Amino acid sequence: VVFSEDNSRVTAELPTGESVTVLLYGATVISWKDAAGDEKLWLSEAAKLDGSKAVRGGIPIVFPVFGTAPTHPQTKSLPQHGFARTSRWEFLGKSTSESMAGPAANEPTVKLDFGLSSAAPGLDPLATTNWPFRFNLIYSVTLKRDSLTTSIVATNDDAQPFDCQVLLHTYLRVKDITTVEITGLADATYIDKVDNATTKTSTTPTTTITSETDRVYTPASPSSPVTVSTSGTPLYHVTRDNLANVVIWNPWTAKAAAMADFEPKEGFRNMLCVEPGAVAGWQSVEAGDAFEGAQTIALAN
Ligand code: TA6
Repeated sequence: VVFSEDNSRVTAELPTGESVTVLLYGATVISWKDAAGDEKLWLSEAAKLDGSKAVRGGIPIVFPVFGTAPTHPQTKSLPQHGFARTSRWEFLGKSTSESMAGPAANEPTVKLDFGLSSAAPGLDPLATTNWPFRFNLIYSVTLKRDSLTTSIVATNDDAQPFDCQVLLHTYLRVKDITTVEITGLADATYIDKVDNATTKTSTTPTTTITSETDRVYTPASPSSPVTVSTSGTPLYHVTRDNLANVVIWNPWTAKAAAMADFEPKEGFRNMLCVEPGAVAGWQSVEAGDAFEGAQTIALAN
């Protein structure tokens, strides 16, 4: 594990060359490279990495609210996508395959752990004023030769239950969005946020992206992979653990143009957000209990 010289990020590399870089701001994964050095995530060239605003790209963490919830008493005053992605997290340490037991022991693995709690100095002050619950978040990033797993555990340290939503806002890199096909969403219902949040059912086995797309899917099978392919060749298999929803987002031309930190403007052609989350409704976490969710992005080739 290498700390950057300005102590803002943590990079881990496997003996075989794969690497992952996590910005302590937001515990945002900003880079994931395979052994050849090919970048798997999309990061805007104008992404702020100085803590001045949420990172445009990589894997921002959405907690405790997805989007905004103006009619939800507990979270109605929070900014879009909550405060986890705009807080400075603490690096809790790493474990490598040598120090792990079980199956991980015989394949190169590195796990990085990050923490954010209601008492943390790095917590976005908005949280304390607008969501005054005692909580603890542990975020783990696990790199293997052909996969990246990110998991979050949200513990309620308060004496009362709280509601939350959790989502891993992953920007996958693709060569050309017009050749991308998404499978694994067949017979799923989805909320179409570019069509008045109408609830629809996906009938075709394959979903393609030909314009602004912003959909909250609830696949029929919670454990079936969502596969992103290009010209028939699978690139990524995204599987979920305890995250019932998958958001598919591409801003397309106009929305890309409207985001100051989205550069290059044509960059929407090189990214697809596949966002596992628990966002249709609220997870009520009892005092002392925890909500756990995870994604694994497996490289298909
Ligand atoms: O994940 C889809 C979405 O909710 C879109 O509606 C769009 O707002 C996107 O997130 C980006 O949100 P941000 O706050 O990062 O600009």
